Parts: sequence; C-alpha cells; structure tokens
Amino acid sequence: MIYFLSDAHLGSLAIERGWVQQKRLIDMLEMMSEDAVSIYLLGDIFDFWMEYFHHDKGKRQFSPFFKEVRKLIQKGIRVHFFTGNHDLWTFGGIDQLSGAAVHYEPCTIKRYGKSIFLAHGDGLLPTDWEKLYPKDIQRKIKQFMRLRRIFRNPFLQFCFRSLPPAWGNKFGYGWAKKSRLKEIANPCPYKGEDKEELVLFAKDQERIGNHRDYYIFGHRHIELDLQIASGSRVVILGDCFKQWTYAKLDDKGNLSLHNYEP
Ligand SMILES: [Mn+2]
Repeated sequence: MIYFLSDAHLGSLAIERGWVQQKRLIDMLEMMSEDAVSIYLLGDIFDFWMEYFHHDKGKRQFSPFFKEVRKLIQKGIRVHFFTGNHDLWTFGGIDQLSGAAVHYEPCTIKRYGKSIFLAHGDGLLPTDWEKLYPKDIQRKIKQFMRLRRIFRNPFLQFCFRSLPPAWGNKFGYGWAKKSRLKEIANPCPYKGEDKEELVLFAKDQERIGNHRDYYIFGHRHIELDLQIASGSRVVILGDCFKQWTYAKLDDKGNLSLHNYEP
C-alpha cells in the first residue's frame, strides 16, 4: 500500500490540545506502517516551520513525530515529505531530523501502473486562469502569488533565519493562527468543478496533453474525489486535525479516500 496525507498543521496555536493531535497523527502513521511500502506527506505537516541560524527550542515539541518517522524508515518504509506553504522554510533540517526525502516541488510518480501527480497545491493554476476568474478573484490570486514570491525570496529567507527563534516563531505562529481563524470564520468549501483552482489545474494538464491517472493534493482542507476525464481523477486530501482523512493506493492501482478512526 501507498499512503498519502497532508495538512496536520502541527504546532498550530488554533488547534487545542496539540499533543493529543500529534499523538493521533503518530497512531495513524503506526496503523499505516502495518502494510505501507511508502508514505507521502503532502505538505503543511507543520503550521510554521522555520530553520534559524540559532538553536530553536520550539522544535522540541515535534520530537515524537520525528521519532515515529525514523521508526517507519527503519522498518523499510519510504517516507516522502513535500513542503507546503506553511513549512517550506526547511534547509536540510527535516531530512536530518526525520530521514525522509524532502521535495520542494510537485512531482509525477509511477506506481502500480498509474501515473500520479503529487503536490501540496498552493500556487497551482491553469495556464489561462486570468480568463477564468472575475476581476476581484484575480486580484486575490495575484495577492497570494505575490506573497508566495516573498516567502520564497532567498534574501528575505536569510534575514528571517537570522532572527532570534523566539521572535520569528512568535510572528510565524501568530500569522498562521490568524489565517486559520479566518478560515474557521469564513470557511471556503469546494467551489465546484469550474472554479476550484486545483481541479482546473488538473483539467488543464489533461487538455495540454500531460495526462496523469491521479492528481493528489492537500492544501485546501476539503475532501474531494472527482473524475475529470476518462481515466483521470483528482483527489484532495482533507486534513489531519479535524477530518483526519488520507488516501490509499493498493497494489492493483486503486486509489481511495478514507477517514482515520483511532
Ligand atoms: Mn497549505
């Protein structure tokens, strides 16, 4: 079996009893380890991950999670960690702490005869997106893309990494908490086949001839399993703090979404 999960947002100040959540995530990985060949963590596993030039005591809270990942790898399971938009600031630390293979960009894999596009999902748009959205939505998308460029700017990353970790974390976790509370106040459910960016992205890929059997994303905190073309499906994974969803690919190439019950 190959498992896919995303969006645990470990450490979030908006998630009550974070250690219970972390324990449950570990139990979920433990359950997967019974028959897993590989496990793909598709981004935003941490609510704010930043690697400073100074020692950061704040990372200690994630030791149980890292211990579990190392255990899985020791068992022979391959663990892949994709960065999301909350934990892209890893510069070798996550590989070192967990032993997982870290991916900074989307990628396409082939398993059990199926081609599978994997990405966290932030920043993915169809090529003709400007034609598809009204002006106000276009403005929001542009804003997000601008912020995304700022987050990825090497000079600004260098500056942030020079901060005392306590300051940087206060800012980072504070920002992340605000965005989570905003999402709770204004939930953004599935927008529909003609508006959901990740669905449009996948449809566009099919249209331009980059066929894949499955597209698997995180990021949106919604659960979706949608057929977009003959032999092509989009799966959005939900999350690992409220819905506790994951996807599973069996050795016949069947992909299915599940809810984890401890
Ligand atoms: Mn995200």
